Formats: sequence, C-alpha cells, structure tokens
Amino acid sequence: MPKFSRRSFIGAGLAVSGLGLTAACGRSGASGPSGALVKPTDPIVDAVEKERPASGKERAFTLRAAETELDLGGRTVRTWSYGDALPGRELRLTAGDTIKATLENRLPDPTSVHWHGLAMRNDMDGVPSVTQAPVKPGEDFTYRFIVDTPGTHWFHPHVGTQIDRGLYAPIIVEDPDEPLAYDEEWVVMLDDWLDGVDGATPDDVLDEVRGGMDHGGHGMGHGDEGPMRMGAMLMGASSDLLGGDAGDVYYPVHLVDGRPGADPRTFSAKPGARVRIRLVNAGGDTAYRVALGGHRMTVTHTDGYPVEHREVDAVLLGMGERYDVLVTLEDGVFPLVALAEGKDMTGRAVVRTGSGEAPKEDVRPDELDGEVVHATELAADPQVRLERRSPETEHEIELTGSMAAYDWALNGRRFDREDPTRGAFKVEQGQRVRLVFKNSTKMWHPMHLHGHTFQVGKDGPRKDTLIVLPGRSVEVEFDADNPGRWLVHCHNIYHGEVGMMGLVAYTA
Ligand SMILES: [Cu+2]
Repeated sequence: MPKFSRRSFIGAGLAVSGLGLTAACGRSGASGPSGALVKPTDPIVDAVEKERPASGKERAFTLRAAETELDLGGRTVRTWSYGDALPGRELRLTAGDTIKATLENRLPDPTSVHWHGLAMRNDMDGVPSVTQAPVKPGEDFTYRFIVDTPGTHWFHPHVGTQIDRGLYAPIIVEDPDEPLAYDEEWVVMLDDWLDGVDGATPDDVLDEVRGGMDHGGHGMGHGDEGPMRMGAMLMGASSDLLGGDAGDVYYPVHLVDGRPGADPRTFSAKPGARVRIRLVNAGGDTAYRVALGGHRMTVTHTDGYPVEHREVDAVLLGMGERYDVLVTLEDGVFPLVALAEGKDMTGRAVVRTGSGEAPKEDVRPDELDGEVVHATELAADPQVRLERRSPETEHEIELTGSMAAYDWALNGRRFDREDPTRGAFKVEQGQRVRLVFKNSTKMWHPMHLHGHTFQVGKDGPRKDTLIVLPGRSVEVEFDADNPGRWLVHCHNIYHGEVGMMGLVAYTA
C-alpha cells in the first residue's frame, strides 16, 4: 500500500519534472524560442497524470447546477446553485483518490467547474476557451482526475459572473498522514450576496461597474461618512489593511455558511473542544476579516498548505483565499464574525458550547481590532517549503487599470478569450519560475494561479491566491511540474471579467 505523505507528493513532482524534460528534449526540433504551447489534450498531460501518487480509489459525485429558490433569513431569492443548496454539498476525499464528478448543467447558460486550489491535469481545470468547451445548457460533463493536493479547497464555475450567484461549494482533501489533532471540524464559507435581491443579478452589476465610477460618483465626497452606495456600486469603501480602496460593489447581505446574520448558522460543541475551522472566501468583491469572539486562534494552513503555527486574533481573507485555524472553545455562546473589510457590514455565525443568549446580529468582537495576520507575515511549514533554487524563468506581471475606466488588466493587456494565448507567460516543464506581481493600481487584487501552488518570497507560505496591495510588488516562485495552459488572474470577479487575467503556458 503506497503512502501519500506531503514528502511523497514533492518527490513525485520531481520525478514528473524529469519525465517532462525528456519529453521536451525528444521534440526539441519542433520548438524554438516562440515554440508551440502545450495543449490541454497533449500526451504530456496524460503522462504527468499517470505519475501522480494514486490510491486507485474512485469517488463519484453528481453536481446539478440549476436555478433555485433560496430562503436567506426570510428573504426569498431566485438564484443558481449546486443541488439546490447554499453552499453546495461539501465533497470530501483523501489525497490519492480519483474524483469523478459529473456536472449536470440545468442552467439557462453554459457553465463549467473550476477546482480552486487543486493541481490537477490541465484538461480538467474547467476554464472555457482555455481548457475545455463550455458545458451547454442541458448537457453533462464528467470531470475525472487524481486529487493529490490535501487541504481546504473549493469549486465554482469559470464562466462570466456565475461565481457571484450561489454556485460554490467546498472540496476538502484529507491528508492520510494528518499531523493535526482536533475534536471537531467546521467548514465555513463566506460570501457577499446580491443575486436576486430586489431583482439584481451579477450580470447587471458587471454592466454597471463596466461604465466606471464617472457614471455615478463624479464629484462625490467620501471618507468621513464611510462607504456610500450608488446603485450597484459602493463609493469610499476604504481599508487600512487593504491599503486603500476595499471594493467596488455594494452587497446587501453577507453570508456565513450560506446564512445571513439575521438567521445564522449555529455550530455546537463541548466546552474545551479543539476545533479546526476551515475558512473559505467565496465572495465576488469583498475581503473578510474574521474573528471568533472571546478566543484567539492558531493559523495552521493557508490555501491548503501548512504554515508555521501562528496565534492571532483575526485573519484576513481575499476572494478565493482559505485559512485553517485551530481554536479551543470556552464555555458559553460566541459570535463568529466576518467583517466585510472596508464595507462596514458583517456576516456572522454562532458558536455554542453552553447555555446563554446568542450574541446580537451586529456584534463586533474586540478580536476584530486585535492582531491580524497577513499572508506575507507567515512562514511555510518546512515540510512544504520549496528547496532554494535560482529561477530559470522570471515574469513580471504588472497589475494595471483603474476604477474610473474599469480597464483592469495585466501588463496593460486585457485578456482576450478569442485569442487566450496572446501575451502568455511562457514556462518550460521542470523550470523554477518566478512571478513578480507589481501592483501599479490604487487598489488591492487577490491574484490566483491555476494548477500550481507558489511560495511567497523565500520562506513564505505556499499559496494559490495572494492579496497584492496597491503600490507593492510581491515575488512568488513555483516549480513548473504541471504542463498545460493555466490562468493567472484577479479573483475579484468583476476585475477578472473585464480582463484582469492572463495565461501561464508551458512550451511544448
Ligand atoms: Cu483585481
């Protein structure tokens, strides 16, 4: 029986790199400096998949994407979700398993499923116009691949603004050699909600923000009075933690585990229980600062990868980011609060280990203003730290654009779905790659790389989604061990949709 430790994954990665180099050499005659790019259907993708450590166990799931009606604390909304639930039902596997997930598209529009945080074979990455054809209404598509990335991950469509409806759910990959000990586990998804409230849809919002701030905000004073709503847009949402402008979009509701603060989820446990809370930000345009009243928490993982443990009062999650924290519960009733960063609104759940009244809906525990950890202040657990090596390839990815023009882009170039490889950041199988995210805008951006987990700085955490503050540059490195065409993009859905996306593409 093979053992699937973190180390064996790393070992397998190196073995795969060797294989890739051989394959590349065999074909070197065909590839020059501007050589052809690996396609998602190329044999190399299959060859790398065969090298992944596998248990041989297949786990089958069905994901039915459909229109539905949901009750958000007395307010009924029409929206789109998986299996009529919000969030969709959690998928749980063990590293080494093969997932077989059949997407049944019963939506009026084409869709897809992207597996956020999983380094899977390229043709299963779920990005229409890059890795697959969109799944048409009424059609099914089966995603089948080896899952070898333990941790807290999630899935959502990669089509239009669909992620800002109810189409999201957690996928938890258990580590067969899990070193953490805990009594309970809660997966807590955070989401900014507007779909179906007063007839709004994310597509309407996109149309409105696309017009830019000049259409509504001209001459608006803001700052002292806090954020101000202008139609679907939010003016003056500002956050010190995010270095200024916090977000562009007004959301009437903030959900914790699919429920509004008026009708919160209650997590029950015994006093003294040690709980692993897996936090996921599934929002479209909102960072969340999360704290548990009356408790400090120990950060153990971000984006599925272990970090050197760090005790904090609160964590900050950009869209797409995950944090795992451990807490030892006191006796009583406590609010788990997600502050919509800079937007002056909260979502909450209730943690109950004893009797007592639930905390008020608008409660803001002191811990929110305590010690907050940024990803760049964390260190990777030595087990997952990349070995020191000089990069063979370096790409500067400048984050460009402005709120006024709403022309968000990478290196001044908007992503072109008709010609997605134009301007691609080329890498070769086996290389150490350095990306430099240089934020030249006046706003923060949560930058997400598909198919890989980079290391932040020299010893920072392994992550796939990273907050890049305005005016800052951050270097990240990864080993090119998963051939294909992989999106690198801002996980603010509205920024991404208007063009703040690009491709990391392997040369053949
Ligand atoms: Cu952005």
